[in-house]
Amino acid sequence: MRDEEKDQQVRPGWLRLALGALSGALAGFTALAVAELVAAAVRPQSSPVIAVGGASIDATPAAVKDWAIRHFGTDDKLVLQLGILTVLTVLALVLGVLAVRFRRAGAAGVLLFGAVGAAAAVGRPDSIGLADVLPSVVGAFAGALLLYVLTGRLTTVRRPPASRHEEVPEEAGAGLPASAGWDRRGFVLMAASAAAASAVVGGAGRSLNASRGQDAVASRDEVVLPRPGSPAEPVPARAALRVPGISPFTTPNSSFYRVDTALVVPKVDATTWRLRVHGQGVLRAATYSFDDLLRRELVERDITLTCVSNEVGGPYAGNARWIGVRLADLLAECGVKPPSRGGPADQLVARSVDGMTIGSPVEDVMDGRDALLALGMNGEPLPFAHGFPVRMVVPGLYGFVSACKWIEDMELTTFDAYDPYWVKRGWARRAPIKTASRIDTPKPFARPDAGTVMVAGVAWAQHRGIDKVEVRVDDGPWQQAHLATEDTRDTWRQWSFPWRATPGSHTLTVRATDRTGTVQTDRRTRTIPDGASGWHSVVVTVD
Ligand SMILES: Nc1nc2c(c(=O)[nH]1)N[C@H]1C(S)=C(S)[C@@H](COP(=O)(O)O)O[C@H]1N2
Ligand SMILES: [Mo]
Repeated sequence: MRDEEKDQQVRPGWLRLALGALSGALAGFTALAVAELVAAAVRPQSSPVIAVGGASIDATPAAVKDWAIRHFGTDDKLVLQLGILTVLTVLALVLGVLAVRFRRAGAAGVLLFGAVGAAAAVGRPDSIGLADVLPSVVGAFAGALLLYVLTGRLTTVRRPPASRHEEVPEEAGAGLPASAGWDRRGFVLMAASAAAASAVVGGAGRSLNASRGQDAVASRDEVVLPRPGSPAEPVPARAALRVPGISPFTTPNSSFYRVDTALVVPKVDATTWRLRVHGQGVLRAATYSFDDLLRRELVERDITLTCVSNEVGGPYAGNARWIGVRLADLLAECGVKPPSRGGPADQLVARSVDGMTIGSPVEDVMDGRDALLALGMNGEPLPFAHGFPVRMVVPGLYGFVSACKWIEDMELTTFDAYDPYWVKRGWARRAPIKTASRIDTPKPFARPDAGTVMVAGVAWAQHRGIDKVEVRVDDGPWQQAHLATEDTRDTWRQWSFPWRATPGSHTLTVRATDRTGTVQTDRRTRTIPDGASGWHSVVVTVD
């Protein structure tokens, strides 16, 4: 055993253990800061926290993910990253304490975390290969080295060789000057400079990461959406009711719900973007550039998008005016035929730049509905968070089986041959949107005054259309609500019901009937596997 290690046989006092923990935290911080900077050079998605986060999203059981979306909404990703950082902090503190006695093991522990991060990064579906290990590996080496050196200061005994044989009681040594046990000054100096350096490195990494994608931003700024050859009819004036608290008929981009697995929003440069079409029954495989799409006849349509994770009464539905190219035409150009006309492929698998796969029935996409490769949303190029430069939108299908954002590849295949991302995780292969209705106002537990209270909301049954909405007060009869003018059968429809409210507690319930005559079922189901069903009700107390 080496002398240095013999000195460590003295049981470290609480102060040194605490400083060990601090060393661990500093090493962890340094590792992440360095990783952040390296990730800025490689790509933001290769940073260990993002990679491990992405891997945990993919590995999370559907039920838990659904729970997270429900409880944290669009903040689910922030919560996940904070969770990872919390776990890492605890582990770093533990490693630091360990390293006071076992320096090499501590450093090796940091390297092990680097290996986990590196493995997660290369394992991501959008990995660009070995370069993705760099942030984790370089960061871990920096962290391991720092931990080794720092804990070295905690164990170095600075005494003249003669006094080596006298055992200095550890408890005394901890509080005494460096000569009595360990290099206190050296430790403080080194810890402080490491903290400062990491802050600078981490800050630089952050701002470099933020400035990445400038080309993509510039390419989006340059997009001028041409006038659509097939414009949408203006939204009928009476499609939007003037009821305070009702969802606006057209959802502004800034408040449009966002559901995806991307911890870093992909920033795709439209000038280099390409879309490939290939697979079974594709007679002429093709690749399209953004300009190719812009030059085609553009169609403009109002389509309401809905997420399968939307609970009864939930917020994950939004209505926008999309501009894009008709997907069916493009597929037909490539020689694709729907199954009903003898085509061999019944599933269209869209793949995004971040490796998401989304499968839609070829039959639905080509049955004459306005299935789009959308380039514009509410009068502007798609926002990055909503899929710039191009995404799919298919009226009548939940987003997870139709609305691929940041799309770059379309493969014609069969449902038998391939399960896309969500299907692998327990969701349905086919998922038409269920007829639904929602009370927007009054809010749950509102306390309106007795008298006439406007009950209002939206109802949707995309591609079938809404025919009727009814409201029930407590256990009373169903009463027909007033329906706003229909925009199209692919959009939601507002409704209102003037309620003569009497004092006391009341339950308001809503149900819709679609244009096929089907009444929204009261049977409550979970969102998994193909969307929640049941009636939305709201309890209010009238004063
Ligand atoms: N690339 C990619 N596309 C995606 C997703 C995703 O996670 N990644 N989520 C899908 C789901 S589940 C829904 S509901 C819609 C949501 O689209 P939005 O975020 O623009 O509202 O996008 C779909 N497209
Ligand atoms: Mo979704």
